[in-house]
Amino acid sequence: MVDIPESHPRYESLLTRHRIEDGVEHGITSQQGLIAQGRGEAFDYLLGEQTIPSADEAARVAAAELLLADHPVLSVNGNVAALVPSEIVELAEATTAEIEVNLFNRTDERIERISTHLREHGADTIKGLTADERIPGLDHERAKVDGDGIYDADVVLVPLEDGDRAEALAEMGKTELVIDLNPLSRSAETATVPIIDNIIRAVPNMTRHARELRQLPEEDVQSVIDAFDREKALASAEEAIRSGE
Ligand code: PTJ
Repeated sequence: MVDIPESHPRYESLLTRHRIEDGVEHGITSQQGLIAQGRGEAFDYLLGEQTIPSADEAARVAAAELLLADHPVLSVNGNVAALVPSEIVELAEATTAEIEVNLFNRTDERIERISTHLREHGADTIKGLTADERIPGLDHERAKVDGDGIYDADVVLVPLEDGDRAEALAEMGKTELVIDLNPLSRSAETATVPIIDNIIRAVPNMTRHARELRQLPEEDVQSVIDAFDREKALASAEEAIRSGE
């Protein structure tokens, strides 16, 4: 692993690359995950590698949705596990959500490795291996979910997804919280709450908001959700990317 000086102007971005490389080396992240990271980086560069105000608002709304859910679940793939393992565990704790591993390039070995990695970062129970239910309308490996996990959830966080599972989960009537740097991706467009931000910033932001919101009465948390305009959030991210401001 190369030592990156913290003074380097693109320190965060280089550190992120190393986490993904490391993930591939340890059988956590798929090789396609490297390509996905590259796509994300291009958008992040155009966003100025910062959380724009509309993305921070969306992170707050997503935190509110998790807090008011009956059964919230955070879906984790190989990129998420490599980039934000302890941050996902902290978000699960702050919102009493469950964590389920769900993979596009699914093998039991990768699920085991990701579960072990998350346990090493503080997680207790990890779902995803039972896979006794299927998301209707999907014919690839991502359809495989736990009956008492994603299948039963009312609110699901689906970061760095391809669009068709996002659409299938929406068809099941679930509230979908999506983290994706591309505001034009199908998952962002399908989401109840699209958070157009890098996952390395979005997940800690959600946890910070959740810790603050859980002190408030339920009606106040609900009003955060009611005031959200998803179309406006998507348009403002697209505008920031196109204008570079
Ligand atoms: O671990 P697996 O087997 O489940 O595979 C996961 C990947 C990520 C390979 C798979 O889901 C995939 O191919 O995803 P896509 O279709 O490339 O989509 C990934 C989306 O996430 C793209 O729209 C990227 O812009 C976005 N993205 C990539 N890195 C980040 C990101 N969004 C937020 N933060 C990032 N760091």
